[in-house]
Amino acid sequence: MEKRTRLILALDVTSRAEARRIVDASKDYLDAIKINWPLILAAGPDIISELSKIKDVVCDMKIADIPNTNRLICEQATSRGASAVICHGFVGEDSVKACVEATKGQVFVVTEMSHPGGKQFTAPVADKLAALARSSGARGIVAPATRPERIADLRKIIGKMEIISPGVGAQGGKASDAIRAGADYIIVGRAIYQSSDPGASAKALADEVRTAVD
Ligand code: O7M
Repeated sequence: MEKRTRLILALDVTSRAEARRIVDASKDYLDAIKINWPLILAAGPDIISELSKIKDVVCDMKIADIPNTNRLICEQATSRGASAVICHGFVGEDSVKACVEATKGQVFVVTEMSHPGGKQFTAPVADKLAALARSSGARGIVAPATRPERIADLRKIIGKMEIISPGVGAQGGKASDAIRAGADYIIVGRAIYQSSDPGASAKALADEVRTAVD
């Protein structure tokens, strides 16, 4: 995955044509595209291969099962061209390690989630989830742009591992705050794909990120 604009598009649209329209408009400002269930279910899993020819694809199925099932899901994603997957850590170390083994380490583990409900169950165990990501050999963690101070806290636990951070725009977080707090990449969905000009919105976010990095 490039580290140029530090912008990952969360492509939560529900048709292949809409997905292509948004990607064509914004691809110059993206380092990767994150695909979640809405698009995979609407367009079929071959959308992973199709988009991976344009940009690195992170498959966000928030994998959360026993190790064998996790492995099977990861193999399906990577065989279609996914560069990385996202899994949950609350299922335990063996389940996370199964993802790490199946993807040769290309795993991001969810820690504290960005929405208000993320405070209920994920926040109290987020430090442990980050430590688990580290001990399991994952590539990085997912941490909330809605609470930049938590990005900074979690950074202390994971050292140089990567942080990808959702919650910018529609959920109220700011791109520059997340980057300054220590995120490597921001993940943005609605602020780009619901925009009347997705290319201009992606460019504005990439510009904001650059000011925070400089
Ligand atoms: O910018 P949005 O709010 O339209 O979209 C945010 C995306 O990030 C969307 O695809 C969510 O599923 C995802 N996300 C969160 O919003 N919060 C989290 O805590 C975690 C994720 C995520 O990407 O997990 C991997």
